[in-house]
Formats: sequence, structure tokens, C-alpha cells
Amino acid sequence: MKDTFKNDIDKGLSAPEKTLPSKYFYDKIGDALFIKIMNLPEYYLTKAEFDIFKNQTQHIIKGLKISPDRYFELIELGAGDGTKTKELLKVLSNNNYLFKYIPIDISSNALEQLESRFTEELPAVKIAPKQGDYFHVLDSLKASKHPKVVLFLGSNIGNLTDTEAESFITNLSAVLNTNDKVLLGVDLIKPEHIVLPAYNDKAGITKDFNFNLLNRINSELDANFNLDHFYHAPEYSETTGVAQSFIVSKRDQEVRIEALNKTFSFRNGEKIHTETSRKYNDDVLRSILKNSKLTIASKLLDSKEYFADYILVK
Ligand code: AVI
Repeated sequence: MKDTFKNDIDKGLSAPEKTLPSKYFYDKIGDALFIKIMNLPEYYLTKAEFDIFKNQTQHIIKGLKISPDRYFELIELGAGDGTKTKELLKVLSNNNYLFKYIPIDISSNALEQLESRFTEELPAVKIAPKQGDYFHVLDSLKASKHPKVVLFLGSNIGNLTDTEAESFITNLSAVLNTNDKVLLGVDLIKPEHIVLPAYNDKAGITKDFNFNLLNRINSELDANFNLDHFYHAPEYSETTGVAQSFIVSKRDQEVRIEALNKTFSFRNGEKIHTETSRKYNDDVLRSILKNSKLTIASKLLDSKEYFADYILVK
């Protein structure tokens, strides 16, 4: 694991346009910062999707075409804190739907926390967490011919480039059977004055989240990034619908990374790309789905029309 981190950092900082993979935001500190982000007034994404799950639960169930007397598997990719999913589970359980909830996550810690919360708060729901890589686990579930509903929420797909998202969807489609469903949560393309503050909050939590990458490199790879010599600079284009986060060097400087036995130079104003947060609309999604067997069956919007949960069918 450590070697992958080391190699990825080396590769990213050696590239002509420097980049650091956003997956490394999420260590213990990064997880805690992301929870803070989800509660920020500027970060509308979580609230908008929660609005859909809380106020349109019956529409979700109807759109998924699940019937109370037919057993199905509800699989969630990325356990998260489960707040939105809990709204759906509550209604399914109160109405005696027959199902098993299978959260999949790479982190066994996240799964343990989710399982203990859900067993306490929703004792009637059968929960069977699976630790591991999404597609590995899904592949192992393919043999069961029960209908499946896969949840991939929170606009997590937005952190993939379009090429990565396409191959993610193709892999997902390949491990599903005909008529299985996907509930895909995506942030929608909207004006800059709404999107940009979500990635540049007044309290500076998103900046800390971004800078956590430099802190990790300092502590795990024995580096000497001086955080005061960089600033956080998100960008968003309404035309492309792509938000990107950058860490920008405030001066010409050199940073030593002992674990790599290398020194990296940064020019004044040079950017390090740290994250892509793609926003969607029907056309973007259709083009991501084009080589898969998944198609859009319906979509649900929050009351402000900021966010969409698409129902895809194979
Ligand atoms: C997890 N992901 C969907 C978040 C996003 O909005 O792209 C991560 C995030 N980055 C900065 N703020 C939140």
C-alpha cells in the first residue's frame, strides 16, 4: 500500500503537469474533513441528495420496480455514513419488502462502523457487508440470480474522468444480470456561483482537505512541503461542467521528498491538480453509458434541481 502511494506521488509530481490522485485525500484525517465538508453550508451536494432520499422515497422504490413480495439484493458501492441510504432502508423495512442490504467498501473500518449503526437503528434490516474491491465483490455476487439494485451515490462517479467513468460503468454493467438496476447519484451542471463556493468554502475546510495530501506526503514520505507557500485554487467551467481543484505554488521553490530521494521544483504560479469533480446532465450521462448495456430508465431531482439520482437498467 505504502509503495503504491510512494510511486503514485512520484509519478504525479514528475509529470509535466503535476497531479496528485484524489483517492489519497481519504486517510483518517481526510475522512473526518470530508464529513465536515458534507455539513458545510456551501456544500449543497449531500443535502440535495438527502432531500431526494427523504422526500421521494416512494418514487425511488417505484422507479426501481421492486415489488414487496420479490426478494432482492440492495448493494451499495462505498459505504459512506449511510445517512441517505437509511431513509430508503427505513421505508423498505417498514413496508415489509424482502431484501438484504450489502454495503461494499475497501475499508473494513468504514463497514464495521456502518454495520454497528444500522444494526442498532434498523434492527429489522438484514445487512451483509462485504469488504474489498467493488468489481471483485460484485462478480462474486453475480452467481446469485436474485434481482439486484446497486447504489452508487454522492456524485462519487464525478471524481472520475469521463474515460474512467466509462470503463467503471462498463465493468459495472458486466457484473449485472438483465433487468438489474443501478441508482446513480450525480451532481448536475449548474452556474459557477453555486458550484465554486462548494469547493472553496469560507471556513477553509476544503482547503485543509486538499492540503491534507501535502501533509500526508510530509509525514509518510518524509517531505518538507511548507503549506504556507501554496494556496488552494478550485476552478469550474459551466461549459464543460468540470470542477477541478488545484494547489498552486506561491513562489519558485524546491521540495525534498526523502523517501524518493528526490527534490521537486515548483515555479511561482505552478499548479498541482488534485481532483476532478465532474457535473452531469442527460447528454453527459448518455455518452458515458454508450458502450455499456445500461440505459436511463428515469431520474429524480431534489427540490432545487441541483442533483439527480438516475435509475439505470440493464
Ligand atoms: C466525494 N466527492 C463526490 C466529493 C466531490 O464533491 O467531488 C469530494 C470533495 N472534494 C472537495 N469537496 C468534496
